[in-house]
Amino acid sequence: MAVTETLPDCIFCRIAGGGTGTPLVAESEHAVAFRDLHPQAPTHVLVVPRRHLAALREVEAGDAVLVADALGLAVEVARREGILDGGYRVLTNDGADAGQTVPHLHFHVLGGRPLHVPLG
Ligand code: DGP
Repeated sequence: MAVTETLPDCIFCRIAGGGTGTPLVAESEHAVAFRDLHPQAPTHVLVVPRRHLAALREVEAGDAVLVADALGLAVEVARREGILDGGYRVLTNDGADAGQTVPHLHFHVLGGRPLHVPLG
């Protein structure tokens, strides 16, 4: 488990800590959810662990509760957004080739339109 809990210069740590005024659409013990600044679908919410982990590669066995909590929050977001029955996508980008731009683990929750298109 990483020693660092939050980073003062990390935008997602600051949002999770309430320091930016970004409205949360949902939250849980270990994660917060807020709308993506550049939505790619009618619903595009980011689920972000409160604790700073740079990306999926930093998740360790001791983080199982954190990850389960975050994914559970993603399902709750889908339910609240009304996209659970129609279907939705949860994804995380890890590293430059995947297009990760914010180095704090986050899960995109996307839905509200057909998503069964080739991954870009
Ligand atoms: P990724 O490419 O997987 O690292 O996705 C990062 C996403 O985070 C990107 O879609 C835009 C979003 N984002 C970046 N900065 C902010 C911010 O300050 N507020 C919000 N709401 N979203 C942000």
